[in-house]
Amino acid sequence: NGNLVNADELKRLVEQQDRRHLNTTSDSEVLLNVFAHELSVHASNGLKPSEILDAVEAVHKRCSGGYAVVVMIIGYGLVAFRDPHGIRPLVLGVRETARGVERMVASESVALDAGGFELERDVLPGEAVYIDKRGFLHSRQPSVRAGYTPCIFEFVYFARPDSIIDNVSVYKARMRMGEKLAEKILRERPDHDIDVVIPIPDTSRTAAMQVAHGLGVKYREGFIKNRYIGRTFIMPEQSARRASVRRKLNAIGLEFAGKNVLLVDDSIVRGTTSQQIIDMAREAGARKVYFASAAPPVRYPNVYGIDMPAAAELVAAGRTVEQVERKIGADWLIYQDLDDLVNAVHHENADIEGFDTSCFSGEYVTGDVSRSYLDELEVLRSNSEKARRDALVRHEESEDDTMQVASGL
Ligand code: PIN
Repeated sequence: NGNLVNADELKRLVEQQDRRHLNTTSDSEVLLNVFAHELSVHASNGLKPSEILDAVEAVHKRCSGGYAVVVMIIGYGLVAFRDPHGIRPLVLGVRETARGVERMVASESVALDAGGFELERDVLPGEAVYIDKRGFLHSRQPSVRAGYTPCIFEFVYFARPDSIIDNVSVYKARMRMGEKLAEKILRERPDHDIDVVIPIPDTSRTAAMQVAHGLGVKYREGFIKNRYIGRTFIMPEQSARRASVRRKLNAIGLEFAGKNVLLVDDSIVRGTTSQQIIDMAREAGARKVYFASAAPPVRYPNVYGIDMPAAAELVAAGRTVEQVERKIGADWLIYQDLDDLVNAVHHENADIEGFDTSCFSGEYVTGDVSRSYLDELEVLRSNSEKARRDALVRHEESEDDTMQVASGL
């Protein structure tokens, strides 16, 4: 899980120096080969636990970015590690069975709950963990700590609310986001005329509940989600995204008719969904449509594993809040302040030194994200490039079909 920001350079070294062959364009394959190479460099006769941990340490030195990794070494056990800044999440679970102690590694604690494991602890930034065949845990902390700055977007949107990441309950963090947002609304509009707070399902519900509570107005479910349709955020093509919002959400008219509604979402990324939802609220009879985002404006690309669109497609990139307000068609738009977001999440874990807040602040914690890297990313993530890649895949697939027909498969 994640993204290596020095994948191109590593790819070159893996092929030319380590003399390994790469079959795909995936940075996971690059990391796998770096690890495999380091294992062979550090191994003596067989593989000792300390040698496996040495290999992980070497991977941390060579790979830069946000990553959480689980590797199976056949015949030995499971290796798990997380980037030196702890950007991507990774947790350890444990359960006692008749066979003895069993361990599990997952990105989010909800996966442990489902498997009957208890959350033991987080894998720490830069730590190397090796669980041998008997379930015994070997681990090593990094000699120099790079920092403890998890990705704040996990708490905003990605993680499940019932997860506990870095000792912070995602649910409680989202509740505090709502509380802080309500305080800001009251500061900016002490005489607001909001009749009802309506969440845009699902992620924003937890924050919206507390916004309503803080404002002392009703919280109502005004949009119902079609549960058979997936998340729109990652759909590559704009037209597919546009069509699916109406298929995905439907308004309950009576919650809108004649009312001033405050719609709450976890974040505004492209702004296309927000725009359509505001239209839907008006069509359902709302008098005024206000919009609140539980996260600050997303203005910069994410380079640590969250597949965000190119900066040019982020509605808040290069726009003021008033300009975004006009663009999405809201009567009033309010965003969470970054300090409030950070405090809402930080609250429960003093060990966290800060967060990767790059998509809001443009500051990248690994310190090596260059202008040229961002420019390349911009091209790769642009809609036109995505459309070109989709067309290529479709073309290859149809060629495969032709070959299968030709060979009688
Ligand atoms: C969607 C959560 N959330 C909704 C993801 C839409 C941005 N979008 C990010 C808002 S869900 S847009 O609750 O998990 O279904 O700004 O790109 O239009």
